[in-house]
Amino acid sequence: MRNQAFIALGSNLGNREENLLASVERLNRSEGIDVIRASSIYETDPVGYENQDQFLNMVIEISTVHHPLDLLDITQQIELDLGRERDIVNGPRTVDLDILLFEQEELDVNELQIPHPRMWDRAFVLIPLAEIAPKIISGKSGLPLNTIINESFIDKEGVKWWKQWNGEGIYEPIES
Ligand code: PH2
Ligand code: MG
Ligand code: MG
Repeated sequence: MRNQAFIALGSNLGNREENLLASVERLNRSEGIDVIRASSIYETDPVGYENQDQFLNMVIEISTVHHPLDLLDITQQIELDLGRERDIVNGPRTVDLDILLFEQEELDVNELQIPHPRMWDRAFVLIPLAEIAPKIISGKSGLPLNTIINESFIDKEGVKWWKQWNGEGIYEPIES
């Protein structure tokens, strides 16, 4: 059975764009994972721990046969392969892959919470997510994402559109 999931990607160390795109490629090459859609890339002010460089952030939709915890193992392995070191909480990272949503599932175990507990407050997640899934309903306000973004229910300051990525080599962009 295949399930729909959304993953947020962030990088603020090294070649940030390459880190994001290499992660998307590795996910797509993993058995049992297909990348379906990818948002544009945004350049964003750091949130939480502010004394660090700007991030590039994006969100992708995948289809997968894996259980969320197995998907977590795969994303963590990719983080390590691309040189992630965990030292400062919320600090600089070569690449961070966060599972945001997995179908309608709610999961709360030590290593993984789905929906991602901070996603509904983070413009650097909601703006790219709304680009590829505007009808998703916020677990916090009950409003669809496109309403939250278009009617300015979140602060968009600090999230700048940076680059379109057409998914070349990964998936066929869906014409709209
Ligand atoms: N990730 C964090 C903490 N702060 N800020 C931005 N702009 N982008 C991120 O991806 C990010 C962050 C923890 O994972
Ligand atoms: Mg994160
Ligand atoms: Mg993370």
